[in-house]
Amino acid sequence: MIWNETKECMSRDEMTALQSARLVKTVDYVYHNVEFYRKKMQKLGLLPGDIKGIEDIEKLPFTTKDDLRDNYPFGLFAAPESQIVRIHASSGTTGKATVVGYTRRDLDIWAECVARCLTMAGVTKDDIIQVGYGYGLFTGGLGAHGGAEKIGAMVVPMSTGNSKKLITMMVDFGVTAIACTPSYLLHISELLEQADMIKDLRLRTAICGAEPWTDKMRSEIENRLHISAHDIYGLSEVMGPGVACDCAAHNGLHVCEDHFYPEVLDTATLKPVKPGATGELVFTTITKEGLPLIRYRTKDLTSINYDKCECGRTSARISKFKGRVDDMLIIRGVNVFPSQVEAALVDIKEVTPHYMMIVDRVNNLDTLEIQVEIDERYFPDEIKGLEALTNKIAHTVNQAIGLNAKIRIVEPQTLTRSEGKAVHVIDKRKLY
Ligand code: DLL
Repeated sequence: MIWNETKECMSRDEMTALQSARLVKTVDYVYHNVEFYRKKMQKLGLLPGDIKGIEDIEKLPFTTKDDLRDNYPFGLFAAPESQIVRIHASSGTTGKATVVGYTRRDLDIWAECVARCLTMAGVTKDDIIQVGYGYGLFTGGLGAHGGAEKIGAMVVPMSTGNSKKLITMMVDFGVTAIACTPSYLLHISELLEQADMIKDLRLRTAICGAEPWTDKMRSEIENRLHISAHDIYGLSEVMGPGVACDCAAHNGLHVCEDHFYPEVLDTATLKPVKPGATGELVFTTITKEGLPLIRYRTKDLTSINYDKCECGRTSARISKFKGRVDDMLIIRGVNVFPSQVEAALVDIKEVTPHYMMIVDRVNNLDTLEIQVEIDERYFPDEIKGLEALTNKIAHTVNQAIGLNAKIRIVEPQTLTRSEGKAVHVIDKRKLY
């Protein structure tokens, strides 16, 4: 499964054999080059020779974001600094950033993986692609860029921050593909509609990721822009964008599992769940040189499916993300995922995908307010209409999360738009 699809897809047995060989090599490599892993394995009485294949992966210890922070900045690098040719860092909201390093070969493999994903979204060397992910320490911009160049497409490195220029160039250059966050693409589509420029577009496909989004949101993007929109997943620690992407079948995201071995584990027992069941996604990188990771806990919730896809690819697929282990809010004892609220809101035709959840604590009781932006076409004229709509939204949200939320309807275009990852939750309780 390489990006230009000239090679036959591997059978499951061939894939397992390849993953086993690569895991054995990786374990030996980290044991001899990273003190952190050597010590962790020694603590468990493990030697590299004890790992004979993928079937032994459960013997290995987990790695977490905290481990990266504790070894800031380069403590988990396995290659000498002289061989590291690129650094990225993930935007940590607390404490120090998580720093990741790539060798020349890591960058080549990254570009290969992103190229596969873009190919799944129908991008070819004849496309003109705007990259609207941020360039810089964030992996989105340069990651998508490398894959698009590998394909030979014409790359327009927009980054974020100038939406007006982006839409002008989109029309003037005849841009056919765009890579950016789904919320930003919705914002772009609003701008294009306001400027009556949709009719002038040559856009065919979008590669959106870096934040959770629903199938409903995908349909909205597709219908407004008359394109197909694809879901690309990745995380800085593992590589960046390009770890997985969905094909034209939109039935799960194909994992580049010849480079990143996926496990989906029960969040309580940390044992594998059955295919199709939800659990935490854990990755072991099996070809990385700069920053190999053993059983890295992504905190992302998904399920896995090993059936052959109708597109013909045989790689394992993960489902659209169901939230993160750590973005789960506990409000009045009830577990709430923002993605649940979003899914409920997109079912209401009057509501736009722009919303904000504000969690607070008053008199020792948790409160949840959801500010919801209403589509201009449906904004009620009188109080009665507003009340009816508020009640309808409150009821739908209650059905979805099992909690009463105070719904506050806000005027169209009032909630802050994001050019990067959308922020949907303000948890004021954290300040107490
Ligand atoms: O967001 C890498 C990326 C860039 C992916 C561009 C796709 C496109 P981080 O900043 O390290 O890396 O954030 C990683 O973002 O663990 C998920 O929780 C979330 N995430 C990324 N892609 C998706 C997606 C980049 N398609 C974290 N759906 C991950 C849902 C996603 N969540």
